Order: sequence, then structure tokens, then C-alpha cells
Amino acid sequence: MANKNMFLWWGSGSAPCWRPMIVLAEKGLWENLPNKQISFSNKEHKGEEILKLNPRGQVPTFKDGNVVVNESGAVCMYLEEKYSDDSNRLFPTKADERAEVYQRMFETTNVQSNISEKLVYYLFRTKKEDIDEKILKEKTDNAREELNRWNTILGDKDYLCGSKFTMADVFFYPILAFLVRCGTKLTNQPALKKYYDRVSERPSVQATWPPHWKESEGQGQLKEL
Ligand SMILES: N[C@@H](CCC(=O)N[C@@H](CS)C(=O)NCC(=O)O)C(=O)O
Repeated sequence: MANKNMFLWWGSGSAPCWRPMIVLAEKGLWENLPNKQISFSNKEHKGEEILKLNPRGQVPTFKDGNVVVNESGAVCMYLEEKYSDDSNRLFPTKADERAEVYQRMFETTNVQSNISEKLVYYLFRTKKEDIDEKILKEKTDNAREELNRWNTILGDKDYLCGSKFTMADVFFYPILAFLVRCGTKLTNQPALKKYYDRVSERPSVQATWPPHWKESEGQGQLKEL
């Protein structure tokens, strides 16, 4: 088994962890992968086992034999280079087509900053009575604009870069799923909603679905988005 020398430490619901998990599943390496789901509340990511491989004390933390890679994007790229075959490549072979995949992969940082960091964390971290309605409206409008942009990018395509699932989807989908978990229904972004439903059914996504999401509902912070 190609994965017997691998080990992945991961946390449930973490978009950075979910990305390499999806890649592993796409390559048939997730099943029976030596792994440990860590508990954030027990601070297991700050334990010695992880710190000696990843001094930042974060997940994902990943090793494959003597190769240690921890940044989620780096793990994805490593797995892609080492374990792809024609049946499971996540990049097109032509540079011109790859350019679009790179563009969307790196463009996902805008979703992270414009929606997760500016709006979701504001709602998570501010006491209800301290929420400033004007600031909240600005943040919500900005987040909606970001979602609309991705709705336009998708248009009538099945996946972000066309008819094939690519690394761009691996980078983007876990953040989108987090936003849906936080309550957004994507009512005003129909292309994004169809995309969300399509990718959610994908076997690699189903196999790696965050365990605690199966057990409880999200808190609905983004139901007004
Ligand atoms: N840039 C890193 C970020 C990893 C990251 O932020 N992981 C979070 C979980 S989502 C974590 O371990 N947080 C705990 C901490 O930073 O102490 C990556 O993409 O892999």
C-alpha cells in the first residue's frame, strides 16, 4: 500500500486539513491511511508529537516516510506530483489550462479574508450587544460581493475550471462548505448552490466529511448572507 508510510494529523471541520484529505481520497490513498484526528479543545495540536514535525503546532501535519510537509497547499501539491496517474490528475497537462487552475486556487484566499476572517470571525468573536450594525452591514455586503463573484466565475460550468474537478475545487470547496455550515443558503448564488450540491456528493468529499458536522448543526451566523 502506497500510504503505509504516511501519517496525517488533522482536525474536524478545518478547511486546511480537508484539502489534503480530499486529494488523498481522490488518489485512493485515504482508505486505511494511518492518521489521527486531533482534538483542538484538548490542544492536541500543541503536543510533542506534532510540534517535533511542525513547530507551528498546527494541522494538517503530514509525513510520508522521511518527507514532512505541513502547509495544506504544499501537501496537496506533493501528493499530486508523487501519486497522480491519468485517472486522477487534478491539473490539466497544458500550461495555458493550468494557469486558470492556479488562478482559482490562489484566488480562494479572497474568500478566506473577505468572508471567513472579516465577517464570520467578527460574528464569532463579538458579543451580541457589541455588534455594530453599520460595520456588520459593510462586512456582509463585502462578503456577498465575494460570493457573487464566485457565482459568476462558475457560470454554467460543473466545476471552477470547466467540466473536470481540479485542484482549484480542492482549495475552494472546503471554505464554501464551511460557509454553508455557518448558515448561508446560497439563495442568491444559484450556480454556487448547484456546485456545492454537486461537489458535496463526490465520493472523495463524502469519505472525508468532517465527522462533527454529521452530529450537529452549525450555528447559523451567516443566515443573513
Ligand atoms: N497555513 C496553514 C494553516 C493551518 C491552520 O491554520 N490550521 C489550524 C486549523 S484550521 C490550526 O491548526 N490552528 C491551531 C493553531 O494555529 O494553534 C495551512 O494551510 O496548512
